[in-house]
Amino acid sequence: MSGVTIRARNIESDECDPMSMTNVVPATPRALSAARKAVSESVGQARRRRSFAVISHPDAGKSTLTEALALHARVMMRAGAVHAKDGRKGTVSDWMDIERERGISITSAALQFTYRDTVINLVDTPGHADFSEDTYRVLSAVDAAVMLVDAAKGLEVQTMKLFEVCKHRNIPIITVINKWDRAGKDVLDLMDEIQERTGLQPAPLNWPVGIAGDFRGVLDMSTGDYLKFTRTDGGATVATEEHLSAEAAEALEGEAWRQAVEESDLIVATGAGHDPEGFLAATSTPVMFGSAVLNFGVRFLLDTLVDLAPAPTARPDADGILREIDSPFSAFVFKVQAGMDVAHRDRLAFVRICSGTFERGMIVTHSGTNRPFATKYAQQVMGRERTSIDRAFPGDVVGLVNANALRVGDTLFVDEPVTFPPIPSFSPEHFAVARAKDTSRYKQFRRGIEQLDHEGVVQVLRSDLRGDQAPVLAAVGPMQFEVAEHRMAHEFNSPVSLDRLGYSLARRTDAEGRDRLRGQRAVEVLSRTDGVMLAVFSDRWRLQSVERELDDILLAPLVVSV
Ligand SMILES: Nc1nc2c(ncn2[C@@H]2O[C@H](COP(=O)(O)OP(=O)(O)OP(=O)(O)O)[C@@H](O)[C@H]2O)c(=O)[nH]1
Ligand SMILES: [Mg+2]
Repeated sequence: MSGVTIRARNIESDECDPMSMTNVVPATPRALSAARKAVSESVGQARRRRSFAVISHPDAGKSTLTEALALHARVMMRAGAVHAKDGRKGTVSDWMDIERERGISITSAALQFTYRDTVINLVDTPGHADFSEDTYRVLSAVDAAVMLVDAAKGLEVQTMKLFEVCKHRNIPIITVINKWDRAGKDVLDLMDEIQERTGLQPAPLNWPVGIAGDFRGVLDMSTGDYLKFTRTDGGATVATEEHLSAEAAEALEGEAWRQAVEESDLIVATGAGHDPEGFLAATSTPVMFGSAVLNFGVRFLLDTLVDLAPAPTARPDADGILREIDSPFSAFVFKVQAGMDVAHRDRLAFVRICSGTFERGMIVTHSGTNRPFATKYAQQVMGRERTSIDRAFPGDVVGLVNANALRVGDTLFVDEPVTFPPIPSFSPEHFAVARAKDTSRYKQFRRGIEQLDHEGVVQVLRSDLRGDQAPVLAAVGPMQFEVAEHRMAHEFNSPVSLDRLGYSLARRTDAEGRDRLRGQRAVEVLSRTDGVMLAVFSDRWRLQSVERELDDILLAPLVVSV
């Protein structure tokens, strides 16, 4: 990876669709032997990969940490503009206009860099609950999560929800207590809070020297040494770090050091040492302290990822059968994103590679349709910046350009067919009818709505009654509507008006349910693009009374409620 200054060199114009249909080439002995070589290579390459998501409640510092990690890995020469006066407006992962305007992450962003000969695939996720579906999709594509906790706020509701998703999926979690440079909670209280509220055993790898707001450095629990941090100018360059012995630390920091030793001894006495098996089984979480904005503790985290986080392993397919790392190439789409490059109006499908070796230009099969695709334009993505990649391995996140036929959850493979489990959609709780403000721009309107649907920015529902001109947008949180509105106006040149509907919950139904629900008050049946029919209700009481009245129709809860 040569840095973020390289701009999308290999993006071609709109006209060519690089994922076009091609003929499948029969395997020759030479091709088979090459394939075997690639297979053994994929195992070695997978071992040197770590793929993780940074997750937390809003504003905990995920995008800042993402930037700092990449900076430490020397992807960026200088993060100067990033943490300047106006805060995170320039973080590489917050690349959308609307993200920069508001200073929040709306969509997840992938980055790849090399550290200590390990290839790190990092996905920064949005913290706001309204975008949790995006975060959920990302969690299906990574092997570990770095969970940020704000030193002053502790575990917030959204943090708890994400913890539960990770636990449910058995995703190992590394906890970073961030913002230790600012006044915050007591360190032992924070440990208790993690344990009591998540059920995970916190296993501190380092311990802060100095209370929150007086961050001097950390005690490295594995060596007992002191890592003293030195504040640099605005945190814009890699923070300098001094390595001192315990004696030197005591002489320098006095009481603050002694307190850190005492507290950390206390924690160790309770049996809270690092537990590799517990970590991988998501029952224990390594904890460390840092300040993303000042680059404190960032190197420590990178080393922890390399040393402790799991490398990619075999993944279960939809039937629960493991797809081994050294099987032929397979991957699944966990995110679709358009509008990353306004000049090219292209659309990227982000895939997570699960097995084998990916070679740019290789012909893969789309498991839903069994159609062959040529992956001519594959890219490594750094926020908005991209470079073309030729090869990639299990654990890597690759962006396939103009993969127009690909949807979230789709599987790609070569040789041995496989289908990975679908990524469930959340149950929507907010509904609004969208109409083009300028009806002469209906084509743009339709294209925009379709795109937002493919990306999962909102779910798009239709009914014969309402017609195509007035689709219903469905969302987990109302901010999704704002994003849809903004993108319709700025990206697709078709400003929309949104009229909120008085529904607040959805159930899956079928054709019979649709027919029998017709005429019911405060109930409507709408179809999702994937064919699923949703019965939407004004509230829980209305649903209950319909259930009592029509007790034999299908009204199934939608999957995933975390
Ligand atoms: N004092 C202090 N401020 C920090 C630290 N890390 C991040 N911040 C600030 O906290 C604010 C939020 O940072 P972001 O990185 O955008 O937070 P986020 O978690 O990505 O937010 P969302 O993606 O919107 O959920 C910014 O103003 C950062 O400069 C830290 O370690 N110390
Ligand atoms: Mg962010």
